[in-house]
Amino acid sequence: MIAVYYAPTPNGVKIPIALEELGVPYRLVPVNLGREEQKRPDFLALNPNGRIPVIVDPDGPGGEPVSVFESGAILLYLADKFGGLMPSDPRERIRALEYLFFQVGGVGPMFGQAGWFMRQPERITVGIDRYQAESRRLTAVLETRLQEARWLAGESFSVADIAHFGWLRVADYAGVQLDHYPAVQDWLQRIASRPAVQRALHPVPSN
Ligand SMILES: N[C@@H](CCC(=O)N[C@@H](CS)C(=O)NCC(=O)O)C(=O)O
Repeated sequence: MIAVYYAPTPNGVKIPIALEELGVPYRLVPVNLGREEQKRPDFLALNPNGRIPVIVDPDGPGGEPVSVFESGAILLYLADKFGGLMPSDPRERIRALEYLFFQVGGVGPMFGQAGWFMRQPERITVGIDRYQAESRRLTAVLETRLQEARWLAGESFSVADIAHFGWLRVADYAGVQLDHYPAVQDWLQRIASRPAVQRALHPVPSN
């Protein structure tokens, strides 16, 4: 069974959501970030960057185990292996890739930095202003896209939606008020109400 090294964070939740959507069994391996378990040698052997999420698939290429880090890489690995969450239409596939990379290269880092600066004991206004403004600008890009399309790729729910959902559902962490982005709010609601997403966000303890 695929092991998901996990904490219930914006990047962490992406992976159980994808696995639930794909109908693939998995087990969560909790990683206590507060205790810095992600910096321990056994974890760094899986991800030298010392961050969750990571998966270990016992049935990787050639039937041998493989580990994968970086949430975007994990989502694409799962979509490829299990044949879902990427549109079959070639143009929609391009949109899915665009918005997936837009998330991991833009929304994730900017929201993360905005939230970090907002919570420092010393108020560093230039940092807060810069990263909040950028987070809002990126959210406006999503708003424009979601006013013209049901899902980020177009008509198909995809890895791009899952990637963005992790961060947009906690947008206030970055000082982004979603009242100004109604299409993003509707899209969040549509994702949150999917049964697979609810299973992933509210895992039933195994014992
Ligand atoms: N680009 C990475 C970001 C991963 C990341 O920032 N993970 C956070 C949790 S959301 C983490 O592990 N933080 C702990 C740390 O930085 O030590 C990805 O998309 O997987």
